[in-house]
Amino acid sequence: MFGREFNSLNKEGKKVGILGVPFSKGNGKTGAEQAPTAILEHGLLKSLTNFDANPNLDVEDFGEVKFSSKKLKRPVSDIKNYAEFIGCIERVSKRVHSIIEEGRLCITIGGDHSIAAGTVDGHARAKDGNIAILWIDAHADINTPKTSHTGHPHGMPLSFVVKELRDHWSEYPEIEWRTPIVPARNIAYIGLRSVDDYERLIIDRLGITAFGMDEVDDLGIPEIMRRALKVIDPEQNRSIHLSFDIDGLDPLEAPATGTPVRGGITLREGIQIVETVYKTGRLGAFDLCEVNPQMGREEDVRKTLQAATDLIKAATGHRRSGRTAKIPT
Ligand SMILES: [Mn+2]
Repeated sequence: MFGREFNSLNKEGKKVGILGVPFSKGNGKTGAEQAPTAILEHGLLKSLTNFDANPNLDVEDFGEVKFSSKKLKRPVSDIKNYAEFIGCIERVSKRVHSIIEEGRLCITIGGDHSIAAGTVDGHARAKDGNIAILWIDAHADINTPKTSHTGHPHGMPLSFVVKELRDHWSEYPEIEWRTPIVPARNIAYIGLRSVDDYERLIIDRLGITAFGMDEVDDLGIPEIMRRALKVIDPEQNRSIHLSFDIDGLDPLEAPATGTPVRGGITLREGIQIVETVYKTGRLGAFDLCEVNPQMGREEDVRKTLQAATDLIKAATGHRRSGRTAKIPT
């Protein structure tokens, strides 16, 4: 008796593309390359389109990005696995660019967080630089190759894409394709609790909006979201790039990750962040990175895969309170 109402639920015709990036050479640990397969096998596509979620959602699974390491004109010693990193993110940038050009929300499943250097680049090119970046993470991921203590690219993706830091990469080979056109003022962080001294300096110098866990405690997520979106998308006309490192969540709720830091946001707060961005109607790209199915016990892995699934569901418009069937007029 309710058939017609239920069939009208996805009237807005939301189109989503899912892209896997099985890359883990950016963080010095293996395991994150297994996350795209593990999250799909956990039942992602079914949870996005089943009757409780959104039966009419237009989801296209674009499979996994194929990539290989670049032949370098000169060796790079201060960035680990540089040839693999640059080979991967160039491909990621192209794929994300074309999925967004198709009018789809691009959901990229990593892989370690270095892949966001490619997703942001592709998104920025598709929107002529008119994007806002919301970065949910325990870490700031904005080291330059010279300030990084570890040399791991997963600590550097933001410096790769930020306009003001483009010269810090200019000496490195095989990056002519990149378009660092997003200004630092278009970025906001939420959930920081492990920030290097140089990263703090970069954040302050460039005036990047950054909410650490202390501010999450003081203000709460709704106020932080209001302030963050006001700064990074003041005219409410930008395509929003939500880059979610699963280690932004507290390790109690997402333990299977390579660099956990205790005292993070809850899964509920994480979902609330994603829901708030979804409600703007301008979510253009969503990254879910750093799930590592090799870390911890089976129970830890299952919990983390479910947390990742819940966040991705929120990015496609799933509402915890259920949807309202619109009566056809
Ligand atoms: Mn990260």
